[in-house]
Amino acid sequence: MSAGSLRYMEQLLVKGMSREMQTREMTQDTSWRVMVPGVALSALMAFAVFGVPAALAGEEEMVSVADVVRDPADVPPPIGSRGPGYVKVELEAKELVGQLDDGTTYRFWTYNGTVPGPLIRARVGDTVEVRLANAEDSWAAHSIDLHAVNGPFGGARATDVDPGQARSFKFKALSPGLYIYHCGTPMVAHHISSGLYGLILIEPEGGLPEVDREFYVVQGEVYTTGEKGDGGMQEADLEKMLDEQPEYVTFNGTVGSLTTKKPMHATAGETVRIFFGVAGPNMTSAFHVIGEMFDKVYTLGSATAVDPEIQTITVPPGGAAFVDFKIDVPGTYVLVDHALSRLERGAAGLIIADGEDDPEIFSTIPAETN
Ligand SMILES: [Cu+2]
Repeated sequence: MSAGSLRYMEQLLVKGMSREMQTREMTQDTSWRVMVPGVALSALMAFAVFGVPAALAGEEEMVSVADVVRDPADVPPPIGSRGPGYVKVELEAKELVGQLDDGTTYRFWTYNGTVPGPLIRARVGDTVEVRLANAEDSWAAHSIDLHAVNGPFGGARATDVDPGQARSFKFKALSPGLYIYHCGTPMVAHHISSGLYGLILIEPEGGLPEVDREFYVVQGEVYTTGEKGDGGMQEADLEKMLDEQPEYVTFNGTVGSLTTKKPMHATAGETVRIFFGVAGPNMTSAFHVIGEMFDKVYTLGSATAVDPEIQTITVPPGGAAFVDFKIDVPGTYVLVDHALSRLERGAAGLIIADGEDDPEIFSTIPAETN
C-alpha cells in the first residue's frame, strides 16, 4: 500500500473517530484503540466501530487515539480554612496520540494523560511533594518546573526523568497565587507546545472568596509540519516554532476542546471563576469573554492584586490570571483570545448558561423595515 493511501486511511479512521466522539461521553482514562494499516490487535472491534475493511489491517504498528482534553470543570475543591499541611502530588508524563483537529492527530506529551495536566491546589505554608514518573513507552525525557517554587529551575533539574523512571522533590509554598507549571527539558518550547503544562494554585490563608462555579482553561500553541486543516498525523515543526508561527492556538489542548467536546455550563445568576493560564510557548493572550466583563481580575495570577470591571486582560506566556464574574442572563458566552485571528486557529471556548431571562438587562427588539 502506498504512503498516500496509508495517510488517506488514517484520515478516514480519525474522521470516524471524531463522529464517534461527538455522540459518546468519554472518561479521561478512555483510550481509543484504532487500527491504521499495519496493525493487528483488536482489529475486529475497531473495524466494527469504524467500518474499515479488515483486509487493510497489517501487522506492524498500533496507534492509540486518546481523549487528551482536560475537562474545564475538573477543578479540585477549595482549600477553605485549613491550616498548612503536607500535600503529595503524583504526576506521570505520558505521550499519547490524540485528536488535534477534525481529521488531524498529533503525538501529545501530557501530564496524567490530558492537556493541560491537573490543576494542583494547595495553600500558602503547605509543603508540596511532587513525584514525576515518565511512562515506559515515552520517546523523550521529561521534567516539571513549577512557577510556585522558590528553588533552582522550579524543580526541573530535580525531576528530569528518563522513560520508565520516577523522581521527586518537595518545596514550601511561600507566595499565594496562580502559577504555570511546565516541562523544563530541552527543547523546552517543543515540550510545552506538545502539551506538558498546567496550573498550580496556592491559595492565601483563609482561602479565596467563594463563587458558584470554577473552571480551568490553559491556552497553548501547536506547530505542525502541515498547515491547519491538513488531515492525518502531524509532527512538530521546529522551524515554525522558532519563527513563532503556530498552525494551531488552543484552549485545553485541541481545536474544539471547549466548544464541541467539553463546553462549560452555568446558570444565569451564578458567579463564575476561570483559572486561566498561558502555556505558550510564545504568544501573549488577550483573554476576553464575549458578552461579559470581568467583575474581578486577579491580575497576573496574584491572589491579592484585584482589579474591578475589566473587559480584556493580557496574560503572558508562562503567566496566569483568574477572573470572577456574574452571568446575568442566559445564553452562550464565548471565551477568546481577542487577537482574533487565533479564533480561526482554534482558540475558543463556550460557557452555556441556562436560566431565566431578564429583559431589563438584555432583550431583543423586533426587526422593522425602513
Ligand atoms: Cu518534556
